[in-house]
Amino acid sequence: MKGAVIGCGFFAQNQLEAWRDIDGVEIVALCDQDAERLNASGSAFGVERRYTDAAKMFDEGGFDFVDIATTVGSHRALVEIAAKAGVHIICQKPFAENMADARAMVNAAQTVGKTLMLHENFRWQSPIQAALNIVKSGTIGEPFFGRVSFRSGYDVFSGQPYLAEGKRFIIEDLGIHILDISRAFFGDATQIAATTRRINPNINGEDVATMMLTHENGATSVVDCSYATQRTPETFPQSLLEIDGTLGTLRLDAGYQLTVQTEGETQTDVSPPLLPWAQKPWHNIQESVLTIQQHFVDCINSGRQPETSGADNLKTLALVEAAYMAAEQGCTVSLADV
Ligand code: NAD
Ligand code: 89Y
Repeated sequence: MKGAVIGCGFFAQNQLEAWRDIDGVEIVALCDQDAERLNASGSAFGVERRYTDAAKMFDEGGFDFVDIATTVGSHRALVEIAAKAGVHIICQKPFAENMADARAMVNAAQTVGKTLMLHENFRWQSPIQAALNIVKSGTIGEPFFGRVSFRSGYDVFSGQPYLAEGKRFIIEDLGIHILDISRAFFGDATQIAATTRRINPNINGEDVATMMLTHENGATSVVDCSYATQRTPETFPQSLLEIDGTLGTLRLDAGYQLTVQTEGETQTDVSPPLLPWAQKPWHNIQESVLTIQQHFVDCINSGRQPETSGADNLKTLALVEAAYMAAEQGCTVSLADV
């Protein structure tokens, strides 16, 4: 399978590393508007075909899929051009700047019968997968309450300066993952309430968000996110879990400690592996990049839809939109209205 990557910035380095680890995949072309970044990645990963114009790269073709690792403003145009070129597509989160763009992107891929997967990797982190497997096995019974929590004081702005500039920050950038984890455990939501705060005076968007979701199956989940939490141990980038089920409880605590209580209690260390190209504390995210990209390849090869397909991710993006509406209006928002 031959692929092309658009966007050779901060996070794409992980995606390029992961592609190198996947059997049967070769990245044959790279694109970035910034020639310096393009050439740095081209040299580091030994990719000769390099483009500063995505349209030109698609015109010349010669690849089966494209991995779009740019920031959100370019996603719709790039997905549409990729669909026109008839290739399978991975697109980074956040999917789009609004629901209309995201729906158009799903339609574009469906029209040409190509796979569109969102690079929604947090649910693929191995500690989260370990917890999901236990909940799906029925060990703690029917889950009726959950808390998915991401609280940190880690400086994400030095690596990703654009995060300080947007009117929106934590829900759109990070909360989107945590909302998606909640969907993975409890299924789709019917309504959401939310509050937001900006604590850091040097950024434009909100850096604290607390959201409460009602799920179709009757479960309630609290999704809380903060980049203004100075604490020890610093848990970046861990998503912590507390899940109450009819037969017991599950907790994923700081340091990747997974505790399951039913009649007895078991505690397991579910720390993610440190891949040869990974660096702590990012290794948790980096491993999930490899896992989700392998999932994309497996889905293409077997004709399945990826778990976080474009169509699926419309529901995660709708939660983001609804959370901003709920926080702004001080009310509960029904997902049917988004
Ligand atoms: P970045 O700004 O460092 O890199 C983006 C690159 O895309 C830049 O080099 C830019 O020149 C290039 N680019 C933009 N538009 C282009 C276009 N039309 N054609 C060609 N090149 C174009 O950004 P980043 O920090 O690498 O983030 C990229 C995306 O990855 C963001 O959407 C971000 O939210 C996401 N991200 C995801 C995770 C995750 O765990 N899934 C983690 C970090 C970032
Ligand atoms: O951009 C974000 C993401 O997707 O994961 C963590 C991050 O890099 C900073 O919040």
